[in-house]
Amino acid sequence: MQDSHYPHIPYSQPEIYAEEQLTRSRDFLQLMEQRRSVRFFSDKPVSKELMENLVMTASSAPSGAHKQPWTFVLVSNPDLKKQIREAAEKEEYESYHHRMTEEWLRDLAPIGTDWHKPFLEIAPWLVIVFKKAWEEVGGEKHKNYYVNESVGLACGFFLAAVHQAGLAALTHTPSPMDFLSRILDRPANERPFLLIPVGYPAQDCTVPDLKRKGLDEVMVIRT
Ligand code: IYR
Repeated sequence: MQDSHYPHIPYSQPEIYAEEQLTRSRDFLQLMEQRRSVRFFSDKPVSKELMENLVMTASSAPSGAHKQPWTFVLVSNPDLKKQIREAAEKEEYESYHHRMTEEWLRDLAPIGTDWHKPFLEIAPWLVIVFKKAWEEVGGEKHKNYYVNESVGLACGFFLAAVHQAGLAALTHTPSPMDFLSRILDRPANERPFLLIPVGYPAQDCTVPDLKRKGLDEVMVIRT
C-alpha cells in the first residue's frame, strides 16, 4: 500500500538548441514513418537480452497512479507457439466465417488478412501483453486505474523500441483471446491485451502499399 508521498527529486532534460530539436524531431519522424506492421517473419533468432531491453522500454511508459498494470509474457518455446497458433487459428476461423460483419470484412479486404496465422510459429518471439485490472499486495486487492490507456501506451513504447532496434512486429488481436491465459497459465487478475510477434521481416516480406493520413486530416490547431 502506497500510503506516503514519493520524495521529489530534481528533474531536468539536457538542453537541446532549437535547431537541433527540429532536426531530431524530423529524424525521429522519418524513423517512425518507416515502421510497418509485418505479417511475414524470418525465423532468425533474436536474443533474450535484446527482448528484455524492449520490455523495459515499454515498461517506462506512464501509467495510472504509476501502477504499471502490465505483464509481458515472452514466448520462444516451439511447443507453446504451436499451441498458441492452433488456438488462435481456431478462433480466427470462426471470426472470419461467422463473427465479423460484412463491413468489417470489406474494410480488411485491402489488407489481405485471413484466418491463417503461420507467423505465430515462425517469428522467434511471441510477446503476449496482459493487463492487470487489480493486484494483490499483502493479501489485499488493490485496484489499478486507466488500465487500457496505460497498457496501450506501454504497447506503443514497445512497438517504437522494436522498430528502433531494426526489428519488426505485428499487433495481433485474435478474438476472443482468453485461450492465452490458459495456455500461458496466467493468474486471475491478468487478461490478455495484445499478442505481438517480434522478429526480422522475411527476406521476401511485402506490406500493403497503404498511405497515412496527412497532417491536415489528423490535426486541428487553435491559436
Ligand atoms: N483479428 C483478425 C482480424 C483483424 C482485424 C483488424 I481491425 C485488423 O486491422 C487486422 C485483422 C486478424 O488478426 O486477422
